[in-house]
Amino acid sequence: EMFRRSLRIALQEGQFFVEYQPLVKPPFSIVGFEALLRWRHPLAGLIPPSVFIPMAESDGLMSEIGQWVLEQACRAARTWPAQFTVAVNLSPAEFLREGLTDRVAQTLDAVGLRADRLELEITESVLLERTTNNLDTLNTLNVLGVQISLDDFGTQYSSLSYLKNFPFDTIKIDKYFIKDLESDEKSQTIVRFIIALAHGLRMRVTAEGVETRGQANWLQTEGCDQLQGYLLGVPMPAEAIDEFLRQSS
Ligand code: G
Ligand code: G
Ligand code: MN
Ligand code: NA
Repeated sequence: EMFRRSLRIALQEGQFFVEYQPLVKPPFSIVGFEALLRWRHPLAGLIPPSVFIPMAESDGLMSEIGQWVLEQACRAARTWPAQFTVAVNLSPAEFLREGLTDRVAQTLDAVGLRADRLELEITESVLLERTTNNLDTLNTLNVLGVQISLDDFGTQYSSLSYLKNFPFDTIKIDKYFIKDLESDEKSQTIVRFIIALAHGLRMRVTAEGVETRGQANWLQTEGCDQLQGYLLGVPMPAEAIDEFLRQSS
């Protein structure tokens, strides 16, 4: 409850920051970064997004914070080599709020970032509500040229009708299916199935939570398009990216 009252102050006083985690085309080509929001509270230290994002949502602050993240991420991407994309997570409240597509278009315009360098990540839970408007929103973003990823695939409702009806560019396989990929045949079967499903629908597929060489090799062999995880790079502050790119080239 102490945190809840602090959220608005945190935004005003610059306690939020954004880290960026590399997205890699196997074996080692960096293709972009995912923006991950962090909150460093002056007394409590780092507070995980799983704790403060639900609070910000219920307090109606998340779309303001989300707009700040979007601007930060687009500005950061503007300084990277032109082929790199930036992925930004959208929580349900942000996605469902009126005027999202205008805000995204305005932000890209103000920052001067090409639309196809921005990827927006949404989870299936976003799509449970207001279905016809959701389709309009996704189609408008698609027409703008922004890419859309379906995040945490396989862990929520996983209704395949979403894949039939919505214009996703990428499916992100949740790390739950990656963690024991090397020993668990069921995980292997599920991951193979998601890769084939994505490719059959002409979508790209990204594996999250890749921590070992064995997982990366297996995923590369099976045709997974992109990898994300501690093996390829941990989330890092914007200032660390130059050095990271120097070391990995
Ligand atoms: O980073 P991990 O870094 O612990 O992130 C935990 C969860 O918080 C993830 O599910 C991620 O999607 C979510 N998250 C991280 N950053 C953001 C953000 O900027 N906006 C939203 N809506 N969710 C985020
Ligand atoms: O948006 P999403 O829920 O996918 O957020 C990704 C989450 O996964 C973030 O919390 C990020 O810090 C975390 N993460 C990134 N790479 C790894 C990894 O290799 N292993 C684990 N366990 N978590 C990871
Ligand atoms: Mn994500
Ligand atoms: Na994710």
